[in-house]
Amino acid sequence: MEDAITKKRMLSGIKPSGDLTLGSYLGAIRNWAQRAEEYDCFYFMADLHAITVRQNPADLRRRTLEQLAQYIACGLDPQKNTLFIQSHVHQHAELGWVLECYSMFGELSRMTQFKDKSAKNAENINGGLFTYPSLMAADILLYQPDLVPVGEDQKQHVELCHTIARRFNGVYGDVFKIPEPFVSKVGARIMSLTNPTAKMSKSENEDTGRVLLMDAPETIMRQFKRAVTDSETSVRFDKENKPGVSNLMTIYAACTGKTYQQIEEEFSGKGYGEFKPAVGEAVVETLRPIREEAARLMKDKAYLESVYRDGAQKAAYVAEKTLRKVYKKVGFVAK
Ligand code: ATP
Ligand code: LTN
Repeated sequence: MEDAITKKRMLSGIKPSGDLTLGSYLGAIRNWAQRAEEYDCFYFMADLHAITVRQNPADLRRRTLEQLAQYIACGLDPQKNTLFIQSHVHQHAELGWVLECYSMFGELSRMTQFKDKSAKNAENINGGLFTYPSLMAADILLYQPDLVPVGEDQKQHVELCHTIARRFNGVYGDVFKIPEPFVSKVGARIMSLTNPTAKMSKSENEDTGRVLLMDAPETIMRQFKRAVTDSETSVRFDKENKPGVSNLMTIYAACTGKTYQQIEEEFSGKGYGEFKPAVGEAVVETLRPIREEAARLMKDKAYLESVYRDGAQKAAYVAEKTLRKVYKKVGFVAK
């Protein structure tokens, strides 16, 4: 607790709307794990956000627990990070409502994710899908974090969180700390292997386009051998003209720590037939320890339960303080 007072705070979440992918790992979780010593960290499973798209209840429950096991397996030590399930901390939904009243219709309408998801779920364009960013602002502002590490696609939401926080502070004084989005340079946007102009997503691409954290090595190798490239033969970074190869280079760079130049040199004169399996192998080796540890943890439900219970208690302690302050500021009568 002493430490928590002096350390800067960091927070992020992922919705358990599908099995975690290589994109979730390279774009988000890996960057979280690297900062556990430096920051007081809060990470959660955003189950409230997940139901903005229809979920099968049994799958949602299973995935939420698996996601926790995978967070831990990716290096988020529950002793050093507060890991919790969003719906266990009721303050999120409560502040979410308040912030909806400080989010403008026009702003919410402009969110790319809303436009994308409404186009893809035309039969279920619900209110939650629309006000998703207000709840996300609540997730963030409850904890007053300094940094919010996310992939490129979530930056717009964190920016809207700024706008909402500034608007609220403008009326009531300095209630919320204004957080910074943090998008890491390598791996910020991993694309689908079969459609490299679309993001690798856990709920949207066809199975061939994505690699799951829990995929077996043979499956991973098969996916990479099938990855879409182009009609040239040279391994060269050119996002515009060679999106498939550039995406594979990004993945290879993220898994090996090599620069694009080093990769171009390594594969100069060699064709995609050598490059694709090399990327596959690098991914297999990166994911192997995570898959094994997550599978082991999934068998220990009692341990996972103790982690999320503990996490929710710590999170609620911090969240409640902010919520009380907000309720007071807006003029609600104290209990
Ligand atoms: P869904 O398909 O349900 O919309 P998703 O796969 O897009 O989900 P999110 O839960 O939206 O994943 O994202 C979790 C975190 O991982 C976010 O910070 C997001 O920016 C990051 N992320 C997700 N996919 C990628 C990707 N392909 N490349 C880089 N970062 C990603
Ligand atoms: N919208 C995010 C998940 C998310 C989140 C957050 C991320 C919900 N609340 C707060 C950072 C901070 C997503 O789709 N990945």
